Amino acid sequence: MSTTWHVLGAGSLGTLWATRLARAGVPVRLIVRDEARLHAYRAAGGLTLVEQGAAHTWGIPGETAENGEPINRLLVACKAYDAEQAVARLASRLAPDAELILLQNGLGSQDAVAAQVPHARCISASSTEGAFREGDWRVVFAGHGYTWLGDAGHPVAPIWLDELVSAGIPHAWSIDILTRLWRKLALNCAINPLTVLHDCRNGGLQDHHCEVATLCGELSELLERCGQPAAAEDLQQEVERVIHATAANYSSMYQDVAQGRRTEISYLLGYACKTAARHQLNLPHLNQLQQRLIAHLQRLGLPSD
Ligand code: NAD
Ligand code: KPL
Repeated sequence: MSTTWHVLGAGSLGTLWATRLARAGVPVRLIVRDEARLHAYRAAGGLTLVEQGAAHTWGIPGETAENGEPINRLLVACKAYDAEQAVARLASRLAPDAELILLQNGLGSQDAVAAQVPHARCISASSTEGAFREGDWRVVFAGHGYTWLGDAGHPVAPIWLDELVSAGIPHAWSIDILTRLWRKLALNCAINPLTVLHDCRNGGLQDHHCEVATLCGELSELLERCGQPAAAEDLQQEVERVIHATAANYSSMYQDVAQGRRTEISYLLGYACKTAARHQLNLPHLNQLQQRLIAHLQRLGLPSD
């Protein structure tokens, strides 16, 4: 009997993972916020994934954090700013050899979660898959991509990667997951805030080439200083490639702001600026970008942390 995957968070990525695992016959349980959400979830009859226009619903069993059953494998699929508290609520249910898979973008939340559960193995993920919520319990698979998984403290791959193969979740085990997370963070810092401030699609940044280049220079300096030279390699070239390849898309931060949702700024630009300060590295353009973004979010009445 294979180990049950508990999926924490019935949002875009949580649904994308839960439904594909369930489709492959892997045991999955969904953890929702509270009894009211559980009631609503049960009334909906399951999670729906819309793929290439076709919708399928999977009657994955749901529960709240208060269900006392032990958890052996937990996929943490909430936003970076919710992860620490959400996991803390489950800490007493974790089996002694529990594993957590952390899907959060950016950096900072992974360490905060690990500190809550010192005995568990925490595996970080960096994903280029794309999904969005079309309604409650209904998610659209919007962009095929890839997920890298890794554990900075323990390079051996877990046995359950086979289940991801059966589930059709494209992935690879990465022995340099921190480098991948830093690289993605740098890309997101160079692109996402500017798309918000210039109110444009990713491709609109082609008109702000100098601003992007200056930020890439400072981000590269930061990556070098904090021991991530591989993440700094040809950063500007990669940022320009992504801007070109995703020219028609709105960045995730742009979409959050446009829909009045809290952004993950503290785990992206905020984390970069905090790390630079800790290394006594002066990065004026990056700091100024953070101040401009915070002021913009405050003007819109959105949280700036
Ligand atoms: P989302 O907002 O769609 O889903 C998060 C879900 O977690 C929500 O349903 C929320 O109610 C739930 N949640 C929060 N706290 C909870 C708690 N205590 N108990 C139970 N549920 C709780 O977010 P998302 O888009 O799936 O993003 C998750 C993470 O994955 C983010 O860090 C994001 O940056 C990253 N990511 C997302 C995508 C994507 O395409 N959506 C792609 C790559 C990375
Ligand atoms: O990951 C992204 C996002 O929008 O969050 C890209 C497309 C790389 C832009 O930074």
